[in-house]
Amino acid sequence: MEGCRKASVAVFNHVDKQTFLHKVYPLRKPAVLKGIYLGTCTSKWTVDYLSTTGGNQEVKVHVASVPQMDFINKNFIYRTLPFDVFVKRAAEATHEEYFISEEEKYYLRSLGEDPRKVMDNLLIQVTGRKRVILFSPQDAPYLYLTGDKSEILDLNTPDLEKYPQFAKAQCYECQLEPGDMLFIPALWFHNTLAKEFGVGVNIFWKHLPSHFYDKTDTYGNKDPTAASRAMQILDRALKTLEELPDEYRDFYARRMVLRIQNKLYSNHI
Ligand SMILES: O=C(O)CCC(=O)C(=O)O
Repeated sequence: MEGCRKASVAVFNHVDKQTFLHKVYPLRKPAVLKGIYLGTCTSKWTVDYLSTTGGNQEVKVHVASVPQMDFINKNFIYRTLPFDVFVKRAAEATHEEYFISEEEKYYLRSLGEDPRKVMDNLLIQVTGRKRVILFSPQDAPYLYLTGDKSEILDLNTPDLEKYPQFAKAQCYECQLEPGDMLFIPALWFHNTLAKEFGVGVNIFWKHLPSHFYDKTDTYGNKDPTAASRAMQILDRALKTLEELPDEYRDFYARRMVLRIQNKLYSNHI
């Protein structure tokens, strides 16, 4: 990874629940938790075990010709496979049967399709290794967002001519080994790269009082209701500015940006 300012993710060994709740969680920063006993799954969930005991229920998987799946331009397709076939295919480097290419990559995400998150997240890496790079929500201005997703996919060699502001972002990198857990606080951007076939279990939970959330949000991936309302009002304000001639629209848009910036800065001090 290059181009951004490096930062490391804190590592905590053998933390118990109380230590996590009182020492790690309140920091609101990503943290790798090592040495927590997860039961027998870390050794048991092999490709053979999953494909023989996991059944053949049909699952809808992401299939892409490259490991970096692009959730803005959608460089992947969805295909349905029986679970056991999916597991075997995902674990092999070259496929005899395939949809796009012999070396296509597979990803099964069994909870909703929208990777946006407003909840706290514990990524439990049961098997396989994974590189994770995280960015603070405060670095959003440097990440070239479309909605809540960054356009910068190739974090190994980001195109700094196209994305010069990325140099100001702080990249928190960690390598997850089987059995590790990664605490990802709500709103933190994260990019994961599986080094090989593996299984991760994510636990999401709401960390704000329940009135902040949309009651109809089954998957828990909507923005807090006040945030959605504010975004809708902003969309309306932008639409209203379109009624003005260019010069005026530009002037008032800049004043609006300044008002938002002043508000943010005053809250930070
Ligand atoms: O599948 C992964 O590697 C990451 C999943 C995750 O953290 C998420 O969906 O927010």
